[in-house]
This record gives sequence, C-alpha cells and structure tokens, in this order.
Amino acid sequence: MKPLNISLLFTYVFIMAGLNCRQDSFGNLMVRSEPQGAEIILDDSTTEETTDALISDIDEGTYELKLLLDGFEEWTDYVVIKADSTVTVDAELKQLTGALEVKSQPEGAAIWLDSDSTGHLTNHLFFGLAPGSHTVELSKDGYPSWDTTATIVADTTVTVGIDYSELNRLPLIPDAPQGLHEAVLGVVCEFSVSTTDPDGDKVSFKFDWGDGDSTEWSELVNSGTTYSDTHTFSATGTWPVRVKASDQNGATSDWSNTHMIEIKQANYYFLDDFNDYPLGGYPDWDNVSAEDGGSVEISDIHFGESGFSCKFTDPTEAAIARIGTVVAEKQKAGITFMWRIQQVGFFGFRAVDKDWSGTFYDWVSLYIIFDDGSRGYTGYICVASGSTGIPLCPYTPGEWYEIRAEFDQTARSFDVYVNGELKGTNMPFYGSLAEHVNEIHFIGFNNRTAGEVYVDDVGLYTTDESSYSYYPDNTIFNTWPAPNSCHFKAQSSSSE
Ligand SMILES: [Ca+2]
Ligand SMILES: [Ca+2]
Ligand SMILES: [Ca+2]
Repeated sequence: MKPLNISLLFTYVFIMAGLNCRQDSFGNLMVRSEPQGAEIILDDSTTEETTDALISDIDEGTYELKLLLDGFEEWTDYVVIKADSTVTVDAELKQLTGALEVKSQPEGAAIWLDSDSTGHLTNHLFFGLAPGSHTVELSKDGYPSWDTTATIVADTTVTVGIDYSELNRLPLIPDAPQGLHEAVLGVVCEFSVSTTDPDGDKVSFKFDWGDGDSTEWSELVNSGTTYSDTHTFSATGTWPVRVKASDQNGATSDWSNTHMIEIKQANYYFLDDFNDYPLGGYPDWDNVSAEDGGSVEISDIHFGESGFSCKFTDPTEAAIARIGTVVAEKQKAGITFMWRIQQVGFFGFRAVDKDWSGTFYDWVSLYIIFDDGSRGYTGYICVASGSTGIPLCPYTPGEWYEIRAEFDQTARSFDVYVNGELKGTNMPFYGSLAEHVNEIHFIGFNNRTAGEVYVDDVGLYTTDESSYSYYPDNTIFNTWPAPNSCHFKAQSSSSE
C-alpha cells in the first residue's frame, strides 16, 4: 500500500501547481445579442451558453466567436481575450427570409397568410418571409376553402397551391324556392327547389321560412332533381323564404334569393260548428232532407273539446240524409270542414253553382267523397271526377278528417288538403257547366249507403275582401269560431 500513497501525493502537487500557473492568464467574455438566445461558439466549440451570457476563465488569446440562432444569419467575429479583463461583444443578428409562391388552377383565389388577408389573388409571389411554418388559406367563389402549411426556407422560394379540379366542389346556389305568393294563416304551404352539384354529388336542402323557423337538412336527393317541403306559417305577414344546398360531402352553398309569401288572415263568410242548436234537432240550414229512413240530427258526438256536430244516418240505398245552404260567392276562397264516417260507405260534400237550369250534375263545382268503391277506391277520400275518383288518401272509420279545399272560380279548379297536407292540386270542377260556388251540401245519397256520418266546423273563408260577391249579405268574420253564434246564414232559401 505505501508505494501507492507516495505516487498519489506527487500527482496532486503537480495538478495544484499547474492550476495556479494558468489562473494568472484568464480573461472573461461577455456576449450579448439582439435578439437573445443565440448559441455561443468559440473556435468551433460550443460553450453550451446562449446570449446574453458571461463566459469566465478563458485562456488569453484570439478566438473566433460565432453566434447561431434559428432564422438568423450566422454571426462571426474575432475576439481577443486578455488576462484579468472582460471583453464585451454586442451582436445584431440579421433575420433570414425566404419567398413563397402561391398558385391555384384556375387562378384568382384570395390569399390569406397566417390568418391575415394579403389583398392578393393567385398566382402571387411573396418575399421576405421568416423561415418556418406559415399557414396559407385560399378562398374562391364556387370552390371550397382550402388551406395548407408552408415551410419557408431561407434564401429559397417555396411553392404551394391547389388544382381545384381535384377538390369537391360546392353545389350551385339554388334558385329562390317556388311556391305560393299568398296563403291563408294555418294553410300548409309547399315549396320546391332544386340545384346541381358540379361533381354530380347528391344534395340536400335546408329551408329558412323567414318567420323565425327553419328546417334541418333534408334527405339526400340526386343532383338536379326537384325537392319539396311544406311549412305552416306562424303568423300573418310577408315572409322571405330561402334555401341553401349541401352536397353529400358536406360542402354548402350560400343562401338562395328569397321567395316572398304573404300570409293573410282568413275571413270567414260562412261558419257553423253546430254547437248552438238543440241536441237532437236540425241545423238551421237552407235545406235539410231526411227521407226514406234517413235522418239528420244534432249529435253530442263532436270535434274538439266540446259541443255538437251534425249527424247523418243513411242506412239504405233508398234513404237520403242531406243538408245544404246558400253561401256568398267569392272568386277565390276556401272551404273547410271536419267529417268522420263510422264505417266504409259512400258520403259526399258538394259545392254547386246555384244558378243551375239544366242537368243538376253539370253544375257541381267541388265534389269530395268518402268512397265505398263506387268511384273505384274503397276506403279512400276522393275527389269525384265523373264516374271515377281521384284518390286523396285512405280513411279509417271512426276518425275525424279535416278537409280544406281552396277554389278558383275563374280557373274552375281547386286544391285539396287533408289534415293539413296538400293531397290534390288543380282538381277540376266536377260539372262542365259549373262556374260558381254559391251553395254547399253534405249528402247521404238515394242510391248509395253511407251508414253513420258526422260533420262539424264547416267554414268558408276568403283572403280577398274585394272578391266578387254574388249575394248582398256579405258579413265577414275574422275569427274562428265566430263569437256568440257560430252559425251565419248567408241567405234564406226554400227549406224542406
Ligand atoms: Ca360536390
Ligand atoms: Ca261542433
Ligand atoms: Ca242512401
């Protein structure tokens, strides 16, 4: 062990002597830079310091000082270190830049750089950009927005861009929705639209009804096909209806132009809810027929919360059960009623031209039936058209159906809604000679069997108060049901 200890002692003395000798010729270096954070290299060796830094105890001598900072040019100078003094170096670092070329096919897309609008359109060359990542966004009408990240390299031109033909394109903005320009409050209004997608994608639609309500996106339909949807407006007023389209990839067009629709209050000029008659009595209509085993009476079966309806009993072919009344004539108006049949049978509503002078059936204008099959559609509510029927929808015995028919005397046609849904458009007047609507009937016929039928809430309304009035008594109600008595008799006529 002893020889080893002596050896270690000598080694220690030698080291101490060497340190004392070198300490005498050390100097310091203070390196500062703008910006800070540059790596400090002395004679190609890193000091493992970054600016600003004080590096102590450097041997006397001349050194090459190098500063390295990402995005900035390399900075180099020579420094002379002297013993027992501090040399201070201040370095101004110069930023590196690169160029960016932004292209598109076709050209003319607005260029956004790092979320700022550049005011330039493709194709465009930008200079003086800091190296590193930059976001580039392009926006061009008719094309989806596109973005990318460009990595700028110093003293280099980087190119980014898009060939739009490789991208999913937006569906075209649909034309303004097509539909009614005016309608009565409460009526279901139908609008149709279409658009094409330049890629042939399937499309869906979203309507903004203009009254504060809008739809969800519709089901997808083929590009170019017509799509329809309905809306019941919440209030009177003029509402701007518009639509936008989306393709199956979710690319969405702008809103279409608007289609204006005026929703008017319905003015009832005939109303009867049958609630004010004595139970078991007759409705006070212009004519009531109950013959050969048929009967008409006020029943406590009713539509709505309370009240009565008019019950028709027509148990045999020979039996007749009928009510009819004269109503004021309007050029354009609507008829509403509730009815229900207790079994499959044949029962009809008719509006007629009272001035008939020839064959009665030629003067029927609106003709709507519960069919028992005699018009070809067993169990359907139909528009009667000669000896055949135009089916509207099936009926279930024992259920109420709301019928609304809007007619145009000039066009000699009418639209029919069942429970608020448009079921028939431009239905023809039944009789070739019928031109007016001035009397209405509900009938269990003498050649068919209806069984038991209930009718309630019969109303005629117009939206046009200047409409031609055939009869002088033309009182208008603005509410449904009318206050106090809901029966308004337009004009007396012969009663049976
Ligand atoms: Ca598309
Ligand atoms: Ca009633
Ligand atoms: Ca009958």
